[in-house]
Amino acid sequence: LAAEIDNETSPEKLLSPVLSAFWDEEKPWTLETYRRHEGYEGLRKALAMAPDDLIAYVKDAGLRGRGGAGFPTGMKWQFIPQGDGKPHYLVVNADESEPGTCKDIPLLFANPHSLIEGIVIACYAIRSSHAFIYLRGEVVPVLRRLHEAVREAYAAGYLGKNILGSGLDLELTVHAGAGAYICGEETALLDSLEGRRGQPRLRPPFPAVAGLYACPTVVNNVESIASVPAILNRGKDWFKSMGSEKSPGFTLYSLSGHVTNPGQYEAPLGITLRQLLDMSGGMRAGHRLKFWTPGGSSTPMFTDEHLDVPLDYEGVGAAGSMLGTKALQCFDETTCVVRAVTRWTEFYAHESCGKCTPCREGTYWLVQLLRDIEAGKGVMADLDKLNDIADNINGKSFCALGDGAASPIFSSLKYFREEYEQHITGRGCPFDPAKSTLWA
Ligand code: L3W
Ligand code: SF4
Repeated sequence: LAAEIDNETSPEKLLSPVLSAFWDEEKPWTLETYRRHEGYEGLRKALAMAPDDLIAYVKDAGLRGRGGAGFPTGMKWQFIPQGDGKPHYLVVNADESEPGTCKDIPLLFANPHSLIEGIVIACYAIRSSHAFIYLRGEVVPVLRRLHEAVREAYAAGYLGKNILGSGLDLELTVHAGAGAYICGEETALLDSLEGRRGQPRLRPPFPAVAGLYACPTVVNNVESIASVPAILNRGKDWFKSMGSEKSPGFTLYSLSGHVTNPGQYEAPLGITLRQLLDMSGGMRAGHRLKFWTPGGSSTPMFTDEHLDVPLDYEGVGAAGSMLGTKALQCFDETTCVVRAVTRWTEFYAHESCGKCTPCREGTYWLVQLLRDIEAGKGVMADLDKLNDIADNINGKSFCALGDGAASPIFSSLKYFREEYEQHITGRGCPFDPAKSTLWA
């Protein structure tokens, strides 16, 4: 797919899929398959560099975190103080659970060694001798596969003592979480990993200064780390030849919802949803796009007016949303936007950790109002109340979950206020003729 995209749009930026290059082969997850596809070659090149040069190299490549915030990966590594005498840790955030986000789990399932190789490279760079993968616990088949891949890597000398004769020692622990969305927030994840109830910590200090066991810690997303080996192996200029100046490289887009062919699509940053839909079979037959999320439900929704927005951090930001996790959930004209927002808000209310009042109380009240409106029991003043409550959550909560809960409220009212009003004037959902008087 990526090759097709570049052929059509920018021939000078030709690219073959990297992370998903051999997912269709038989047993792509084994070390043997990985080695047939340049596996662990990036590590060899990395170990020939000095750790500081390696950090500078990844920084120059321009790789940005793929977990939602897009923070420069090399810069995060550079924050780790050196010569401080403390242990340093790398923690991989594999607690994927943002609604619509489904890229890290397939990546781990099909190509776990790309993550393990990236972990060894990152640990060499930040001088860490213990790394952790914090995995969403429900995905037991992925947990088993990871355990097996880690076993293979130890047996082959890519983990353990004196890796490839470099003098680097590295232990890798795979930890299964218990399925709380908040444990995807980096500091709640660290608390959970330490054996406590997962709740966000105050930042600063950022994990780079005081993270796991109060030691300097890099927390990176699965896809960020899995992208590193190819950068080392093929070079930073190759990486920068894809995507845009400030958002270079390839990435995984998760296409879901009312589309003909949902799934993972690997493409350069900066592609548009229109291009992705053109190449993947479009919306389901006979239907048209109504609204979509560029990066999961926490990112403000877009409509069909935004089909040509470049899907990179700057493009999506300029259009009023966030690239987030590149989870493109597409809804057609049969979807009630109030219903969709109610379901998302129920999710946030359920997953709110309860630590701060705006999010704990606010998400509860949002759900009550939305359920009333959906059921035809709302009044017009509820719409301003929804905005007001969301405004009291947004920017006033302790962590990003609160902001994420507010964003679908703001954006749906911005683009679809009329549909909310129809629920109120029609005393029910206009998408259900049995419930709304609009159809009488
Ligand atoms: C040291 C500084 N480190 C920032 C580090 C920080 C973190 C990274 C980004 O939220 C977003 C959120 C979700 N010294 C630093 C520093 N850092 N300044 O940089 O930090 P931040 O605060 O910008 O973002 P975050 O707290 O990591 C992530 C959005 O992503 N999202 C993602 C959800 C994803 C899932 C999932 O399933 N994978 O839940 C979706 O939109 O809403 O806004 O490492 O330490 N001065
Ligand atoms: Fe917990 Fe929500 Fe506050 Fe985050 S914003 S600390 S999830 S209550």
